[in-house]
Amino acid sequence: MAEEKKGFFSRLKEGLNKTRDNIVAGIDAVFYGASEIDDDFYEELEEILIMGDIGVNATNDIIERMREEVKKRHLRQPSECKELLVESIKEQMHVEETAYDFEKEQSVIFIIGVNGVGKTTSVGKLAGILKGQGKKVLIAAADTFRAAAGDQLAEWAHRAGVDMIGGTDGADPASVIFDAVNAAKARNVDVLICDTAGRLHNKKNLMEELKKMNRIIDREFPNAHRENLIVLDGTTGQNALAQAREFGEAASLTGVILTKMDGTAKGGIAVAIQSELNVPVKYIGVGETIEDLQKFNADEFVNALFDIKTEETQPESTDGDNDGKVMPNDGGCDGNPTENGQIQPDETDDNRAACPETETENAMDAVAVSEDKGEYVDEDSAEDENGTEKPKKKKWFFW
Ligand SMILES: Nc1nc2c(ncn2[C@@H]2O[C@H](COP(=O)(O)OP(=O)(O)OP(=O)(O)O)[C@@H](O)[C@H]2O)c(=O)[nH]1
Ligand SMILES: [Mg+2]
Repeated sequence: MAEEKKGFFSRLKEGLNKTRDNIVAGIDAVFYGASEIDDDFYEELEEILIMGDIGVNATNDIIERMREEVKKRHLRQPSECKELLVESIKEQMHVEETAYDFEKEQSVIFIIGVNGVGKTTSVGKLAGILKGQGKKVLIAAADTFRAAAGDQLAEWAHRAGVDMIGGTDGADPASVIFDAVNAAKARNVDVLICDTAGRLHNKKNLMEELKKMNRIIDREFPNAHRENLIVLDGTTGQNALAQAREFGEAASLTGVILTKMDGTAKGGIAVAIQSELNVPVKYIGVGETIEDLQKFNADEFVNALFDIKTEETQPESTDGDNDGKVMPNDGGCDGNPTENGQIQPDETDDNRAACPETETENAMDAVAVSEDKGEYVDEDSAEDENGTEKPKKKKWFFW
């Protein structure tokens, strides 16, 4: 029998080992090494928090609050401040229940981010979670850029037991979105999750492409609850903040999926995101299997980070179909953002960050469909002499 997989909390705790070494060891040295609560104590603490990727805003808030509480509670011992720090970080990272209101309504989740951060994987995991809640889920494979992207998402769709709509390689991703949105409406789907191609946040034309997809969702499905979730790689550190700011210009962000929190030393970024961007971390990823994504829980995260003993928190159940096996690394462009926060993609002609394209045959033959789509007209396509737009030719497939 396969060894039972550890609970999410244990995996999170284990994943945060390096971050713990990076931040908590230093914090403890200040709390237990300082003889009194004076300016030096606050300065040392500030330095460690900033070095630990917690960010300037969050650090300032934490220190300010600590100064107030120390006065109010008449604390004398530096070690008494640790609890204040833990409380303060929990408060900073608290995610309101309303953050998941999309679960109660018909919604469209638009997943965006730079290359290799874990977008496709997160779409698959999220589809599994929502399907497990009994929802009718559809996913859109709007990454038509990378040859193997459709196959990769189709595997996830299969695993999560949900339908998928995609287009042929090289098709206008906005046209895939158009078709998927109309299919979602026609089929009365609860949640449509749209995967998109990874792109560099400083490439204007690619960010315009995102804006176009975003507009199409708004235009075609104005009544849907919208979620624009940026996927950020936890190993990236401060660069993740720059990515979020740029992507936020293209599609206003409603939340963050923070991935690869297993094994990064830069986990402090989770604290920075909320206070620097004012956007909540809604999901956290700690591995490559379908059950490795969970709603973000500030208490759980901070307890894991500071190794505060609690009862093991059990993960929410996902779809029973999911066996939690590691998905094959099916062409995901992994690891472009590196530990030093730099993104190092190669670039192709159209300035996309390049992923190694596998010349695999498309597992799903493109077939023309569909009874439930309207006609997509490319708003960017050239007009003919009569001023009539010429829609680009496309093919469609359903999973
Ligand atoms: N360890 C770990 N690996 C992850 C996590 N999430 C995703 N990955 C891995 O990261 C790699 C890239 O994931 P993808 O989902 O393909 O990333 P993507 O953002 O869709 O990539 P592009 O579409 O090429 O931009 C894969 O090998 C995933 O298995 C996570 O939480 N932890
Ligand atoms: Mg992808």
